[in-house]
Amino acid sequence: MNKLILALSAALLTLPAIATPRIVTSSHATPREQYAATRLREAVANLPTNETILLAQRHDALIAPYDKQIPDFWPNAEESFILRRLGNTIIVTGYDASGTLYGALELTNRIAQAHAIPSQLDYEDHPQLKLRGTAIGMQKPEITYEGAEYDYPYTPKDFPFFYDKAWWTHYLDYLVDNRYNALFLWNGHPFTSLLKLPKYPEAQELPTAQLDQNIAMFRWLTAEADKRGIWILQGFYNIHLSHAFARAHHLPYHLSAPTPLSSDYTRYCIAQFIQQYPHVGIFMTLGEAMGPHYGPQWLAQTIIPGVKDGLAALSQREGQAIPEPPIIVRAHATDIQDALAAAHPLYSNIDTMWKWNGESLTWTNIRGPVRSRFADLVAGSNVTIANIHLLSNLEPFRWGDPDFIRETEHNFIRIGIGGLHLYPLRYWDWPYSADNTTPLLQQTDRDWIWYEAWARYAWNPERNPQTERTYWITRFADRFTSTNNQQPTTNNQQAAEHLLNAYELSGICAPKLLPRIGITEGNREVFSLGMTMPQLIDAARFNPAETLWTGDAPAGERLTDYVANEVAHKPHHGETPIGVAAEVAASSAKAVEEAEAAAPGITRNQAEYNRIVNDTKSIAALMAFYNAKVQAAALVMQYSYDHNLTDLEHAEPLLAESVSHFKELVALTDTTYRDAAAMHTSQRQIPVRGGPDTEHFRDVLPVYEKELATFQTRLKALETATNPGAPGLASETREGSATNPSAPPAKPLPEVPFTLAPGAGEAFTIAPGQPLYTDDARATIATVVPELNGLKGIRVSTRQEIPLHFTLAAPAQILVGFFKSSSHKALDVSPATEQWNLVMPDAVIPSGGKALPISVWAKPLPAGRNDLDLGKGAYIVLGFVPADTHIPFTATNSNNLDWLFEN
Ligand code: GTR
Repeated sequence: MNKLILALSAALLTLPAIATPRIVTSSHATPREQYAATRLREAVANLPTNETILLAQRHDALIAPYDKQIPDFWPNAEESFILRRLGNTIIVTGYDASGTLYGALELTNRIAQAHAIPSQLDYEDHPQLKLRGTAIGMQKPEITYEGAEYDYPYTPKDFPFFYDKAWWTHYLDYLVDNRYNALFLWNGHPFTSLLKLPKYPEAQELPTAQLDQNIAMFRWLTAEADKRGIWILQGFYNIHLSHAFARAHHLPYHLSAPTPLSSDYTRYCIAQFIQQYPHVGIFMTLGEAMGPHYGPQWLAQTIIPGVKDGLAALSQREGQAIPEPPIIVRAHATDIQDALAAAHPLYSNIDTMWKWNGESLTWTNIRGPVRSRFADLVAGSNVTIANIHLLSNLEPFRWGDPDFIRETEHNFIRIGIGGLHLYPLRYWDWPYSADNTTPLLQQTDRDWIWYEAWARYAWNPERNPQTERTYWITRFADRFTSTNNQQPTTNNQQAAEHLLNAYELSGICAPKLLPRIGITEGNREVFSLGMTMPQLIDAARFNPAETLWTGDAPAGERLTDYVANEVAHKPHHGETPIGVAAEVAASSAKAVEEAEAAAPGITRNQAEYNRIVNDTKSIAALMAFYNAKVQAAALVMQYSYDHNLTDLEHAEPLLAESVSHFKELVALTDTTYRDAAAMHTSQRQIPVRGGPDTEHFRDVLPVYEKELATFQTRLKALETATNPGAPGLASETREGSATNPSAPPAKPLPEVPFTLAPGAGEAFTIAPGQPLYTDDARATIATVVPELNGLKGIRVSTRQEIPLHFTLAAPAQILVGFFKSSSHKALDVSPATEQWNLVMPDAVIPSGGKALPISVWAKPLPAGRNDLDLGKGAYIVLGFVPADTHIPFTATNSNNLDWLFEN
């Protein structure tokens, strides 16, 4: 036996070594090139050939002997690469380390396809978009940290993935394989999770051991990302403070206006960050907590000085001047043009970022004010990044229409946008999808087409649609039909084609329908949960911006325009809500047929295939719900013009049909989905307020059933009334509500006690006759809805300038009345930042008959010290109610049709 082994070993030793291609890197290869070489080595490990692959940047000595045979790159050809075969030598060379890496990965892919090194290689490629990044929320579905929005310290309990090196390695490989070169991490105040802040020891929020672990992880992560050409960027909101720091200094966690201390603290945090993590980028939201008008001051006097302090310290440490790294400023909730103007003389390397379609996906192109805003940003920044922000109209289903994405990114290029920032389809619950599976599905896997398509067209959107179709069919075939290297059958091929069709046909539905009937593109609305009749009928009333979101919509009508044109027998123009609803219902039904037709050819991933079919069915049920309900709404609206009961009678079966489609949707999702939207906070308002009992389709079904039952009762009452057709709608509406015996009389809302610090504002009890302002006794409250009558509020001057400071006994919603523009001498502010939710339209009528009604907006505030700084101008605080109070959406002074649907 031993002899035999010895003989075999001797034989093996004398065998000639099996040739594999030799990979040679530069003598001073960067970690990025070394990573590239590792990937390439894996790819060639089993190839029985003996080429030499030279892997280096274009001007490296390794490539010098081939200088004449290889073209040079043009100036600033970042990330470009060339692949060339010269006899037995393969050259993989990039303009820079990233280009070299992408060249190596391109070759790796080609080897994987051909199972050999291609015999011909003469290829150059370069990206179209400079920055191609994905986003991860270091944020959670609920507000869990002391009532403060967006603030979540980094801990293993909240973010287990952050501490999982294997998970990161897989994710970073996935990103680089798709040629993403940036990863954005979102958080309110990340500094105390990633830095020791010796100047402000009272700011430390995490136990030292935890902080040490975070720092080590972040260093590891950023180095691993850098190897793969991925730039990590850390985001923060302003002005958010360390909670420990805020408590120590008796300050709120979030400030709406700068103070010297908060400025010094933030400047210090940024300087420390730049010093500790010189290769990590920063991006920031100037506004939301801080008033938009403070953006320029904060950027110029706090953020940029912080960056410069950090750079100065770094330069000193390194013994050479460190160039200014790009900093990314979001255009969200701040006066961005003024902020850029203030920043430019101080700092040259500023990129900007803005939401492409708000917080939904709707158009491949943008128009109107959104377009001009982008044009301004493009003119005023180095790189303008389009933020594909929350996908509030797509959640929770699969989505991937490659053609839509290709066109979108093609438009980025035309507009001059240089970067893509891509949210996951389900942001707040990263890394999982909403599917109710064990184990939960990873979004990168479930939503592979989402990530691949955006990356592919960020690299190059100028591709032929026909060839692209073939490409995506192949990708579906890889995932669902490949059969261990056997030739695909016709069934396999067709299955892949059917699946792509299914994705495309269902993909256009929510993007097309939302702008025609939805209330907002923001995450206040979960489109997949449906809409109530009052919301469809009078969408403008529920919109936070008080104007309906049509900013970038192509020509077309909303329901109000549609019905007005119908009754006036005027022609319709562009897309109509009725037309689009019918179109998407048909398209989504066709998607189901396509998905089902794939069945015979599916040979892999059967469970995922079943889930795709279920998604197409769910989207079809949802679109059928909308199709029936939009028609019902149009009829009810028509009734408000002609007072013809037949309108309502025709609406009834359509409304009933919509409920039955919603029931189908519930049946399809009941066991297959955990919830509909990942954001669980009360910020969600449409169709119902967010909270633990309103997350799932099944939770909302009773709302629609009740709405139908109420409508049926009201319709009966109208039918049996002696004189049904005679009264005008407005009087009928009021009579209907007033005489409804089941409606409980409205009473004042519960209150959270507060103390107002002296210096600004005056506390008062809300009641008719009370002055609206501290400095104008003539302007008073004429009427006020009973829910507010008797509450304690705060009035300010007609030209208020300084913030209010107050302390709350418990977490609350602050109710603020915003004046609509009127001829009154007051200078009014508006709910410009997006944290405000409209809760009571027209709740207070001012005296004098001329002034417009005042609408009430709410936003959550934590217990303790708070401030309110709305900038220069008047407003009125109409109370503080407990955080969890349901505020009835009263509209006492509008002639609405709600009474037909609500008890
Ligand atoms: C708000 C949205 C938040 C967040 C924010 C932002 O409108 O409700 O979830 O996305 O915008 O853009 O930072």
